Amino acid sequence: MSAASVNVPAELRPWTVRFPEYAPVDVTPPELRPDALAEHVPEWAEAASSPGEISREEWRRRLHHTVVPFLFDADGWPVNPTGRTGRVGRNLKKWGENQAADPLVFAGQGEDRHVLLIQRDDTGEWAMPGGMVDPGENPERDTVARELREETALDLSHLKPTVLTRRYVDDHRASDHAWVTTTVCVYHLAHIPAIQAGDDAADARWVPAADTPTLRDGLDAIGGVLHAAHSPVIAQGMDHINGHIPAAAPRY
Ligand code: RP5
Repeated sequence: MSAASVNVPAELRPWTVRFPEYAPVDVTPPELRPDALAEHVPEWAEAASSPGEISREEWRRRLHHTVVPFLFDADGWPVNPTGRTGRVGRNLKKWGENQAADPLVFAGQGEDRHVLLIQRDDTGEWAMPGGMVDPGENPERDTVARELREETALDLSHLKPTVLTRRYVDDHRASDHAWVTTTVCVYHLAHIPAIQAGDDAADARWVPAADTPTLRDGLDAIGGVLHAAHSPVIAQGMDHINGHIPAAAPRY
């Protein structure tokens, strides 16, 4: 995995702004390059070695189910809805939008409130225990419960969470032609249940989360860094369970 990218000034990010000198870095890892791709299909990646190999009909189908709508460039390639990233190629399963789902689990009340975080085994950052939506899954009904079980051994499949938001994730793997969106679902438990880190996570913990400073102190205490893209969502989740802002309405 390469984290390299060229810096794109904010005013040059929009696709509508001309930027003839733009020279993005290709972040495609060796296993997703055309000569090796077939070995990793379908588990790791979809078979197309460029977005141009995907039919218009298939793009239409995907747009119909998209979380964040996106446009196409003059070659018919999907372009990142947040603009130029400084990266091209693919370091994700699919071209275009890759849908994830993230359970945001709080337990306890007031000063005793905690949030469930895992330590990612790729970046070492602490994050919500989410993952990619598998084919045929409903993110808020199936994916969040499955990811929770796999990453923390916590089974909340008997509960219906609240959909907090559906949004773009500023994921380190994103490029101009492949990116991540997520559906974030909130659970609030009365008591703190036992958890255990699964194979996909380096660690799993209940971190104090009475408010944002408490969460920061809790992470400092374990020498942890919060996944930057998840930080505003966790703050939004705290506001939501404090009764300050409404969540998005569930789709099912
Ligand atoms: C983040 O990466 C998403 O918000 C989600 O937490 C996660 C999905 O990727 P994997 O953990 O499946 O690699 O962007």
